Amino acid sequence: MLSEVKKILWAADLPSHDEIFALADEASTVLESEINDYRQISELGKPGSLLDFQKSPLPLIVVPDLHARPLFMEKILDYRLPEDFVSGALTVFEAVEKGLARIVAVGDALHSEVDTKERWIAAEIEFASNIYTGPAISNEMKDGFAILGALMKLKSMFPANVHFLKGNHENILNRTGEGDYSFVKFADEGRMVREFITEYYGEDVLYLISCVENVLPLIAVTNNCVVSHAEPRFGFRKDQLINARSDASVVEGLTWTDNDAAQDGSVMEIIEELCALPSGPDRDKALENYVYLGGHRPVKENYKLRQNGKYIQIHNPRLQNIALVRPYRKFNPETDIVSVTNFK
Ligand SMILES: [Mn+2]
Repeated sequence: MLSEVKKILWAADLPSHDEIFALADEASTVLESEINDYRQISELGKPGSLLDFQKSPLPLIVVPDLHARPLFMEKILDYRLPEDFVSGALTVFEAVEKGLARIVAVGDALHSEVDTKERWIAAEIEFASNIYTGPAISNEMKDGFAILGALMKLKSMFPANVHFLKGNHENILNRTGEGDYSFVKFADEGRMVREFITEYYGEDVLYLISCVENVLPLIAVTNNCVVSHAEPRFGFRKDQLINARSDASVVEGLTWTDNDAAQDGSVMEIIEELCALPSGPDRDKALENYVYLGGHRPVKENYKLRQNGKYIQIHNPRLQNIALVRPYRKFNPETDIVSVTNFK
């Protein structure tokens, strides 16, 4: 099973049309039918945007923005978990395979962002010459599809234990609207990726990947943690979170929020809104123990605290870190953000 994922991560070439089509087809089928005890149906009749794991707490592995980093993904799957997290000296992959832990990745699978500025600029030069599948963009897409492909494979293999939330880069059509904005950073990345896929694979693959993206959840809650791609712009209500796909401002508010742009107290409002416990000392204690984890905006060290320490940013693009949230105690950013590599 692990070898199938590693094959995707380390393929020498881009996946074939049929390979990427099959991965996206299977993942979209799994996601479209994910209506169950932890994922309520939305008013659109689709799986809602909230994952609620409070009834079945498990150790939670939070993966920050992946941004086309296959080595990071491999290191995560091979990382040996501490005994007080999951007993048995299991790796992340083994713990997920046995149903003993959950992965929640915060999204942003595509678009490399570290040490690849030159490659993006080279791709832009190719594009300016009307070459849409040249070497620079092809190498970029090989890395991006390694991550997207592996995530889709893992979701299909372990639907209840592997989850990835929509980030602002989950916008394969590069559209603006419904909470999405076309993406430009080093170059015109969003458009170049769309044109590459259209020419190299065809509209069917582009469409199928957009189907996967459109049914991704946007926020997850456990008994002591909330996770979304970005800091929540506002203190959304639970029904707004379940029905996020019918309200562009909720999608945008969970995927695009810049530093210092969130309304003060939005994090605590969402925690209070989602915590299922009835009022009383148990609930007060639970609220105190909750943290809200997100990626999106890069941090310099292992983490940065916002909103009185309740919101913890964990995405350092140069490090290979994951966050381990134990269900039996409060998350401690000093000890519970771990590197999956030996070097820093
Ligand atoms: Mn992002």
